[in-house]
Amino acid sequence: MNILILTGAGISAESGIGTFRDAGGLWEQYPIEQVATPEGFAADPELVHSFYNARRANAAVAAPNAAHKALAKLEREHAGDVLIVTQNVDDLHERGGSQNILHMHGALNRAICAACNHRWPAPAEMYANDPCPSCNAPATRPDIVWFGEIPQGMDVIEAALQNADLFVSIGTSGTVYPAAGFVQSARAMGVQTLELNMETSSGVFKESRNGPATELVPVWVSEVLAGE
Ligand code: BJW
Repeated sequence: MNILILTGAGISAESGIGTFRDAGGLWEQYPIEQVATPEGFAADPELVHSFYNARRANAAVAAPNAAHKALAKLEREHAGDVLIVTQNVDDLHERGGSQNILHMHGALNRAICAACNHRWPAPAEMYANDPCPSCNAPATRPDIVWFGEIPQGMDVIEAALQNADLFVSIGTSGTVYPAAGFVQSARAMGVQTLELNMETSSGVFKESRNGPATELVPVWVSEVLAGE
């Protein structure tokens, strides 16, 4: 059985990384259009860098939780393919022990040059006009996918959906496309669908289990491994 797992902010919430749309979430504190769009970055790059510098510092002190670790165990012990497609920009899946991970909305620990597309490991703090180490243009930005930009690895994700027997969505509100549409694509292809989330996000999943990820994910992983 090949398993494609989509994760969102809810899986990292219990590690102390804020979600976006829950009460008190990031979008209540920062206007989306100012910090998560190319237009916002062009208007005030220092503000956007300071937002991501703070997020990077927050992620650096967070630790992977029982849900991240359970998914790593699944990847190690399950007989079929396990791919994690994460919307999260933190590296808690990597630090939890998973290896097969695709960051479709980018990563806090990477920088990209808007002039030549060169990528490199992000320093702890980035500033407007930092020069690109490859072409020297003052066009450094976080390697983050903002609204209106094309998510990363879409070809890999589409192939993985076609190859999957089970699609599992964990800790995401299902409000941001194209990720929000993966469940419909999976169902149209006859792939089984399961949601593990604090609340039911939509009525589209075949099965939806509600509760904290640190409780639901280890239980589900144990069930899968026990059935092999
Ligand atoms: C727990 C829990 C616990 C809490 N345990 N659960 C009109 C209609 C349709 C689409 C569009 C439209 N207008 C524009 C669009 C497109 C747009 C879009 O979808 N907008 C919508 C808002 C309508 N999308 C885009 O622009 C994307 N690009 C695109 O579409 O390109 C075109 C294209 C696509 C494909 C091929 C070719 C072309 C880009 C989207 C970029 C999103 N970027 C962000 C910010 C950057 C990253 C960052 O700064 O961190 O990514 S937005 C933000 O939302 C972030 C997240 O990854 C993303 C998803 O949020 P997530 O993870 O779901 O978090 P929350 O907070 O929403 O939900 C948390 C959930 O966890 C909740 O359900 C809780 O209950 C739960 N939970 N604690 C378990 N302990």
